[in-house]
Amino acid sequence: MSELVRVENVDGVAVVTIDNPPVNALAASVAEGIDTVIAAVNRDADMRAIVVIGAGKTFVAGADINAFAKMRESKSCGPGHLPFLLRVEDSAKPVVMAIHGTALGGGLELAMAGHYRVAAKDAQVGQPEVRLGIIPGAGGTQRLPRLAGVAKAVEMCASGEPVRAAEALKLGIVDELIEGDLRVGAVAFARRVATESVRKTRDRGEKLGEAATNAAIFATARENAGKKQRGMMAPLAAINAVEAATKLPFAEGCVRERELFLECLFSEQSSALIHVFFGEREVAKIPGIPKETSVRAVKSAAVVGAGTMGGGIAMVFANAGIPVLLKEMEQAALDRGLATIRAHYANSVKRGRFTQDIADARMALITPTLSYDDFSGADMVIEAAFEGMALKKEIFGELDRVCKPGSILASNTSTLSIDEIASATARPEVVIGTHFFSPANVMRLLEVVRGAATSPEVIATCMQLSKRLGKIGVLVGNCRGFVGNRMFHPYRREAQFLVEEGAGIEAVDKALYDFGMAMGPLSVADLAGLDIGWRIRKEHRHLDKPGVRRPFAEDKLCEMGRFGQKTRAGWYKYDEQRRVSVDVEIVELLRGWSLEAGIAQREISSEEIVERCIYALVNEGARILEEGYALRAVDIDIIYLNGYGFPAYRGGPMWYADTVGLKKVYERVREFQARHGETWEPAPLLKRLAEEGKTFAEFRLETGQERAGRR
Ligand code: 3H9
Repeated sequence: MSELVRVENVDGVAVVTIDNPPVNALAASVAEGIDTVIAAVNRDADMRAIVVIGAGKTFVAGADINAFAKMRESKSCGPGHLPFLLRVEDSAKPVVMAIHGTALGGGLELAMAGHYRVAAKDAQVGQPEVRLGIIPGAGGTQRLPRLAGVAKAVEMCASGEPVRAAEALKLGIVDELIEGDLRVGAVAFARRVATESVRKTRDRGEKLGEAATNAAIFATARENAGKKQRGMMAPLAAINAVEAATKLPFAEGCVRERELFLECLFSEQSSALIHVFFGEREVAKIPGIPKETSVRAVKSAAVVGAGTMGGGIAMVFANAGIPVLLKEMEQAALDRGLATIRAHYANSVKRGRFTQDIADARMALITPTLSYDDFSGADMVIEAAFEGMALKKEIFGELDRVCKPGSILASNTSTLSIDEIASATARPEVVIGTHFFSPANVMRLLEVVRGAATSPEVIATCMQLSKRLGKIGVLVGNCRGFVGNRMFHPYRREAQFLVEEGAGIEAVDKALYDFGMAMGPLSVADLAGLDIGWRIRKEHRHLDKPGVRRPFAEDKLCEMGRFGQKTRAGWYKYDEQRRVSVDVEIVELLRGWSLEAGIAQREISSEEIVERCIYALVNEGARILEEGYALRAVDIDIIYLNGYGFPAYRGGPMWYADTVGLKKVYERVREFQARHGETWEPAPLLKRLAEEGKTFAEFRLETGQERAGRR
């Protein structure tokens, strides 16, 4: 028998325990182990029923995701777990699946092949495969509609959202919830059903619905997938597979599911999404800062500044159950900040996201203040004041005076040097950047910015805290714009250049939207406000290299008072309901300004628009990587997916460049350099990897080169 599966006789019930840490993934050896045990129990006259249960914190979290890359490489997949699950279902003795933690993907498929399912109250079940760019591949799309009905099965398989045990019970996925010890409850359940004749899920048809109602369900599901999972192939494949369950006998449905599963598995989308799955976990691993590094307890926090960012950050802490002080300089600003927070919570209650009681409890965790008096008790302070070095230094000087010795002093700056801010204190080792993205209570990304003196303990605390706050923390080094905004700068520059060369405003946005970006770059600029960049550019004008082309369009728009959505005019114009339209007058003006500047106007393809903007991101990303401000290419990818609306199914800008091929990317960058000059100088790392035939994913810094990870 496999070491990963063990069996015990508990008064005539065979308790089969899967023990494959950390998440009991359904590796081939686990399946073999279960298969062998079930066959043996069926031959054993002393055993009357079987309970399958997981050791550790979960039932089975799915197939082993690592195996997919190997399947893709070998191009041979066989029938997968399908025959194994048929044998489980064919067991003459009842099989009771006992679920705690999660039964996901192959885990739920295994559970559904059993004759009964019992679950702990806090368990969850789901088919999350679409998030990996695949669909269930072991009968999930065929058995789930037979248990839960067509509408819910389509929803679960296409969205990937799991359901909690109580809902699973209502839906019929689970037969009973167990109070107290799951194993004891499952064995008692197995004894009760031991004499009943077994009922196979695959033989059930009562929930498969009628053709007419089903057609409407699938049409709606396709429409939803088109909107919410734009550009992704797996959700549509999942819908097709569930549809097959309603039209074909079980065995044929499984064949169709397998075809669709393999189509998805061999796609670039699934390799990108699997890269993202492991990448989200890899970014938490910091070379030189081991898992065992001690962390500080963050039981209370304080935020300086109750503007959009400060208010949002206070909500993030309150949402995680951490009491937070919110400080402003004047009562009116504080009142405005609190009113905005209250309105956000009211809106969430209105939309049914949580109850009024929860909103009240969160609001009660936020204490407004006009003074630093109470800051001495805070374990962590996040400064989110106006972006200006003098002001930040003044605030940090004050924090140094009032905060207790163990307190972490963080800045939400998006552009300023953490080291210079830290120099205003006598304790630079506790100063760190925590760059939240707007709206802070919604966006998942948190850039954790390491200063030259920041201690490993403070970094480890912030990385761990990010998880507690529901964020994905990525450690970056202290360079101008850090990683995300530093790369965004050339991306936005190219978008402007393209318009100046004759591309339509809408054409630029559409090309990038169609590529998969959440919004086009010019729409993003209008949303964020054009004036912010304008102000920064004016401040840094003395740093511009003479003779290097720089965009002028946004400066001109700002000079006209067109700051974007907030002034109802920017690249586009907006009516009172913020409905957007192209402003013909601006199109004409832009054309005139460009001709005046001697820029020839030409037709520009959407392919060129995408290449110019995306390769500008990639080229800067390569510099950041080589300079050590990001630890790995995947860190950059995770930043772009979670903070900048880059499509997850393309894996992030660096992964995308790897899939295009760095040689091709490099050649295009050289062409752009020849045509557009110095701004397109290829990053040395891009050149080197292209010439060596390597990828960004393969690149690792030499030890000691990391600025993001540097001690
Ligand atoms: C599938 O089942 C397809 C089938 O239909 C096809 C035929 C059978 N495989 O997330 P955590 C690792 S597709 C391999 O930090 P948590 C993970 O990388 C699968 N490894 O813990 C990490 O490693 P490390 C469908 C896996 O408590 C460690 O386990 N299933 C797998 O925050 C801990 O993970 C899914 O998509 C796996 N399946 O969350 C579920 N799962 O420590 C994917 C995890 O080295 N998993 N690892 O970084 C999850 O959603 C979460 O891991 C889970 C636990 C909620 C289970």
